[in-house]
Amino acid sequence: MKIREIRVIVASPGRNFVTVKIVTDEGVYGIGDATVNGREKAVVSYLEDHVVPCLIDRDPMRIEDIWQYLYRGAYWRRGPITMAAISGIDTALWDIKAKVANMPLYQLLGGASRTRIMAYAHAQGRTIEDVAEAVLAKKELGYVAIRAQAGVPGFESIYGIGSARGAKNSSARIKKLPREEVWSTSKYLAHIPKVFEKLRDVVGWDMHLLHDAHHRLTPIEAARLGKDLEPYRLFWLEDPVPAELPEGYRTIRAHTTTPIALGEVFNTIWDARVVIEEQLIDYIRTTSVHAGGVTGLRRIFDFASIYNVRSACHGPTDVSPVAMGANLHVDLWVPNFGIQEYSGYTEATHEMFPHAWTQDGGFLHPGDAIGHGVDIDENLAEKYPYKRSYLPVNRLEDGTLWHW
Ligand code: GCO
Ligand code: MG
Repeated sequence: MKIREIRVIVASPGRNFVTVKIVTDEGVYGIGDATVNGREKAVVSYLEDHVVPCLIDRDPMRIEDIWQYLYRGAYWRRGPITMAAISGIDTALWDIKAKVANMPLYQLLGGASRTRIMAYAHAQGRTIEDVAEAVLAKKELGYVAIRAQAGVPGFESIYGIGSARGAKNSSARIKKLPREEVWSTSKYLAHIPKVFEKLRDVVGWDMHLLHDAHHRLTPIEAARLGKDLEPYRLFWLEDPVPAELPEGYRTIRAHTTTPIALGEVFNTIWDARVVIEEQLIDYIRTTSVHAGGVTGLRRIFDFASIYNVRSACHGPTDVSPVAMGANLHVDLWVPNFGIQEYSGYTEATHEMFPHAWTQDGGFLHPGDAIGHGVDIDENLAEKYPYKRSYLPVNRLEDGTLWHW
């Protein structure tokens, strides 16, 4: 079997997605997600200009060799663009291999370790009452784990809440440039414990509550937040501190028993090494599209398993239904499974990516179709052309650029 053609499909059924389709000389094909939110075209060029020409006529069964060829062979290793390109190719190759084996991908990985996959939903609101209402609405849908994000009094727009009445610079939105938000760590730290106090009053204790700090704190601030949240027994506190300096997590760990989750911007096992090896985190949140496909994800989760760190694939709306499908196969197999993020998709996205994976209340399952079970409707994709779009940027009240 040989790789005959690789197509890179960019479409925007509500948001931009980059999808890789590998077609073999025997007609079997595979699909992979290669989306990097706000930098989509860079991955398209990396694939079309540099990767695709090297893979034509190669044997698609040699997944590991192709992974190593693209990782080691390029000399310029790692980074979100390179690794998303490798992820797209790798996931499509696993899809092909599982189709050829006539099995769902999770069988090829070693078979199911559980019957269903616990997912967490997002709930957010500007006021504490709004968040409580949003959490109850998700509970009604059957979720047993919910991430709660709240507005901070005095700020128009903040991470996870959107920009209800718009951020300051609405002209940026008209020109489709990054929106700018304003941030104050001290105001945030004073407010968030009140939010979770209220949520526990409202939902009780038989519900997993999660919170995402989106890399905005310093280690000692995160340690304080972790301590202040201890009475509310969070499932986790996510991304408290940027992880360029993983040693910072030692400070957090030394001060709080609130579980810590990290990894949505990690690309490789090397990014995750220190925090896993020193048991500084409880959940590793890498995802197939950004951490080297099924091959990369499996390697990271296996490594994490010997340090009591559990899996928690990143799964926001910018991780396409293709990567979601691949994640779910890994989730069903992985012995040290923790949880899967699921924040849903637009109807157009579901339609453009027909998928075998299913949702039942707060639980997901990859389905039993052969391969990873997700396809792309290329005719529909043509109807949704790429739209330039950016993640917001964040500034302190005095204008200093801060982490978003
Ligand atoms: C999450 C994330 C996302 C990211 C987004 C960036 O926990 O789901 O923080 O919301 O911000 O994926 O592209
Ligand atoms: Mg996050």
